[in-house]
Amino acid sequence: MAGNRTFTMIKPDAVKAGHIGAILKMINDAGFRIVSMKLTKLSTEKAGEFYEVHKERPFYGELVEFMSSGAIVAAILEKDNAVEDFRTLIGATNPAEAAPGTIRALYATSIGENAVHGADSDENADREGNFHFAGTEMF
Ligand code: 3AN
Repeated sequence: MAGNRTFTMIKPDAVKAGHIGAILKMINDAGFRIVSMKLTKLSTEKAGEFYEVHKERPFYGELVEFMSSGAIVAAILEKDNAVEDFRTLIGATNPAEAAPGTIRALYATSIGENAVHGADSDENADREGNFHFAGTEMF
């Protein structure tokens, strides 16, 4: 349903550092319900496709390389006002600017390796969720 779902990825830096459990607990404690979830790895082609909107940005190559460098956790989450509330939970893109107690303040190491992705609109949440999951994988 539009408005109450978002899409997230726990990025390779946070997976490698062993933060999956801690991040999922924060997501759970913030009241999100898990609709879909998997541990997976993006090929460079898939990562390039996922981040196509950033193609013209100077960090695109670096972003695609990083996002395909290791396992990620992909998930669709449900809660009232999901997109906005999840962006609040994760904090600013740059961890130096992320509010204290947010996922990025706690676990991100740099603007590029920033622990988690959160969709920035209902439309993108839908597109990104469908990119990773089939309808039969949504509960
Ligand atoms: P957000 O993930 O907070 O929506 P966007 O959409 O501006 O941020 O950027 C998408 C992703 O691109 C970020 N999560 C981050 O990994 C990467 N990124 C953004 N800005 C930079 C940058 N200046 N240098 C390297 N990577 C960046």
